[in-house]
Amino acid sequence: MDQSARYADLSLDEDELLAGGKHILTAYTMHPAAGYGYLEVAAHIAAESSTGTNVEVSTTDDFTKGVDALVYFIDEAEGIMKIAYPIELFDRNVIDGRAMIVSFLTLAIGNNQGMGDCADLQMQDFYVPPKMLELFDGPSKSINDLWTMLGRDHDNGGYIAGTIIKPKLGLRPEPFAEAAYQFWLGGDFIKNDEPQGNQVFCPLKKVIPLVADAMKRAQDETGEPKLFSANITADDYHEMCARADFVLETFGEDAPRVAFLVDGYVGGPGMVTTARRQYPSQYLHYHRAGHGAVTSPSSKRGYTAFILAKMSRLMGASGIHVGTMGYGKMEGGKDDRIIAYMIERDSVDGPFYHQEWHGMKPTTPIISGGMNALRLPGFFENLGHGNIINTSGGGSYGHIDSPAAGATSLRQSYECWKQGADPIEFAKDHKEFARAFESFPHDADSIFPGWRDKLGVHK
Ligand code: CAP
Ligand code: MG
Repeated sequence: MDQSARYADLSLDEDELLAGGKHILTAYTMHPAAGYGYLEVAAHIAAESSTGTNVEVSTTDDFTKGVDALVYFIDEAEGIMKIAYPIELFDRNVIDGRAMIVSFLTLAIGNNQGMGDCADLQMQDFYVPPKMLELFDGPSKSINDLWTMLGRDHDNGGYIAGTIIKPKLGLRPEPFAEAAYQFWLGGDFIKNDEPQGNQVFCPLKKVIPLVADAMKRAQDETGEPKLFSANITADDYHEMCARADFVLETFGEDAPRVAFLVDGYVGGPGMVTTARRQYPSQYLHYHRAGHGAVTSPSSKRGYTAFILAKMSRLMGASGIHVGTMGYGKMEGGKDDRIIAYMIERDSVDGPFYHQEWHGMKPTTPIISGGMNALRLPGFFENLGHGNIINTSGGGSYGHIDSPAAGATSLRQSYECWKQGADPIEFAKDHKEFARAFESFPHDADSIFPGWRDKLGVHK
């Protein structure tokens, strides 16, 4: 049934919709299934995403029609469609009247996924008007708080050298804590790997006290504050809180420097909001493992990594993994820097919409995935700054001298880029950075051809 007479109004002007502030606007890529018209399917999507279904129902009244989502733009040749969602459609908390991302997902990326008349539908951008923006929690802590905890400038504290305890799983408590201690002798920030929690071979209540002790010893040894991002991901709310409470109690005076990691894509907005609202004093680290199922460039459904990151800022993530923009091991390209800009800036252009954040705290771009000291300079150059958290697992524990040397090589890599120095020349005066070339020879060969002769290193 063609519902475009009700669920489409191509005369609507986007500038007027933006100025009106009464709609969340969304842009999708979409292609209809064979035999269906473009506007017909777009209108059906708007119906299923708001007040309708695939047929008219007798119970619809005039008020209902007043909150219909409306298709206001289509470009069939480009396969682009845009919908205006009245903000009244989105669910509000009974406890405090605030908005929730799960409602945005249920409507705008819900039943419209997998409709029989639609071949593909993927959200590329969305715009949130001020009246809705103020109803989302947003981050409670940001990288500025981490810089202060690290004793750096609150507004421009630079690169945070981090790692992930590797191997991903399989360490028992003592070797786990030792791996942490060894990295902290050179680096700033350690996270659990996303599956590490309370495995039977590494019980949380045995390993966390050892990690807290390792942090103390490393702080004493280096004279530097250290940061730990503890994974509290769990299906059950009470389990999450039990883990978080134990971690905070165990770290004691060092607890302010503990972030909480949540596997936010697989856990969903509810799990992220549990951490955000129950532990607002802790930096909230959103790991996105699994997101590739919908965000991979090979996916034509769901939403992009840009959308995921923008939603995470609204949920209140202090930091989210944004990929390595073609410089690491995961999918991605240089233009993914727009993801970082959207979550770290207050006024920024997305692929389709400009977004003003009106002072909502920034979400830190967390850079992870196959990174090491050799790959970082190009990454910083592409992004244009190094005010990020970088977690290099293989890049630290794969350094041939030690995890501490790996950490130092990461810090030196940032210094090299900040100084605008030639990495080969810089390596001649910075041992750990130089040894990263020998630690990751394949990367060295492809990024710095001829490095062996220039550094006097022979096989
Ligand atoms: C990186 C990592 C990260 C992924 C996440 C891993 O380890 O710990 O979880 O990079 O990807 O498990 O692979 P390495 P993204 O540093 O050893 O690669 O940041 O793109 O979500
Ligand atoms: Mg990981």
